[in-house]
Amino acid sequence: MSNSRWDIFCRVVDNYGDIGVCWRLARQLHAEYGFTVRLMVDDLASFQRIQSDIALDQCQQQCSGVEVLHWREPAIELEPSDVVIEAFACDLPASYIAVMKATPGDRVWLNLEYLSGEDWVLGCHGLPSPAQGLPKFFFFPGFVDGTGGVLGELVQRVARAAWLVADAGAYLAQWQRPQVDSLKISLFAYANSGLAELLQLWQNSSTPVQVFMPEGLLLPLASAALGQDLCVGQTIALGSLTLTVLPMQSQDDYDRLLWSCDLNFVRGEDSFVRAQWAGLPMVWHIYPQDDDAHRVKLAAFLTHYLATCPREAALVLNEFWLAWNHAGDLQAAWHKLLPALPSLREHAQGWAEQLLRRGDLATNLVKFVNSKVKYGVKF
Ligand code: TRH
Repeated sequence: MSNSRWDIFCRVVDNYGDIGVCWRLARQLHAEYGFTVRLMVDDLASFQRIQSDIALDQCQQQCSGVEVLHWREPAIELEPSDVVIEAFACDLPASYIAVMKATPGDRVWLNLEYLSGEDWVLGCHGLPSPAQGLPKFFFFPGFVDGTGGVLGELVQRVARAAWLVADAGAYLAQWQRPQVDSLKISLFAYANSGLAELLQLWQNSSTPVQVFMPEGLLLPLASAALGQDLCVGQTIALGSLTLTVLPMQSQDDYDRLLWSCDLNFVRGEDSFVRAQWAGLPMVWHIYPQDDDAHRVKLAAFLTHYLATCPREAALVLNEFWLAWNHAGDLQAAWHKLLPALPSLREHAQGWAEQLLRRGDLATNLVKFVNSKVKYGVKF
């Protein structure tokens, strides 16, 4: 298995999560398992935002041991690998499928799905979903046994465990010198109408609040709320609030930011998982869906996450998350959240240990593929 070849196909629908997940998986499969991995991605510009050494003008390049191919139409002719991962139902090129059909073997084709804590995931994970006359399987990430787990690399777990308060201080000092007794917050979210209210609360806070806000969708809202055109690299101090606008970091550096703060606001899928591995209190801005389906998904995750949390802290976190997702009184919820942070921190550490016990997604994926090859999935 160690010399097996894996292909991952990724279409960027929006933002950075599609490529974020695929890139993390590709790197891990190569680094931890020694597989030969090719990543086909249709949007190199988005990729470059989270991995600055990606060249925009190269249709084929090596990065961190992974071969990165720019996926354009018509797609270049490729010999399919042993394992084929179609991320988020992105539809493989017809020419690639034709070659899969023409070259039977022990190949395994999977659709890597979006992460959800909903119960139905358990019934769908691992199911066959034949396509175009070929066997294909659903692989669902998740938070409970019987799902694929969540992405988490060994190298980052080791680095996280060794990360000291002094490392965090030095890391944050690149942008703002950490103040003793300040509350340090990383702030990554979709455009959120609650931002102005939070910034106001932090300006009036009785303790200093240091905010590290990656550039992006919040920047125009923060500029409007603070009455200044903020730009990347700028730090602004207003009352108890000091806010710095950060440039996009590499994924590994973004992890370090999360490990260095007291409270992490995250969004989507991948940053949400990284905040869980950080083992620190977090606030999730879930990807909004038109039919409000995200509300069910939010509630499902909270049910898992808070099951083992002390009751008072659980209620407070639940209330704040709903308020940040436009369903509650943000100001009242913030005042309750602050004193609950020590208890939520302890809980978050326990949750990260629980994730680890369930096994990370790449490890579960490799086991799944092995089981299919062993039992002879033939084309
Ligand atoms: O960017 P996101 O909103 O991405 C996605 C997409 O919108 C996708 O279509 C949707 O289905 C999915 O969310 C649920 O949020 P996410 O998933 O957190 O991805 C952000 C990625 O960017 C993640 O890999 C972390 C990375 N990142 C960096 O590498 N550096 C940074 O400085 C920051 C802020 C993020």
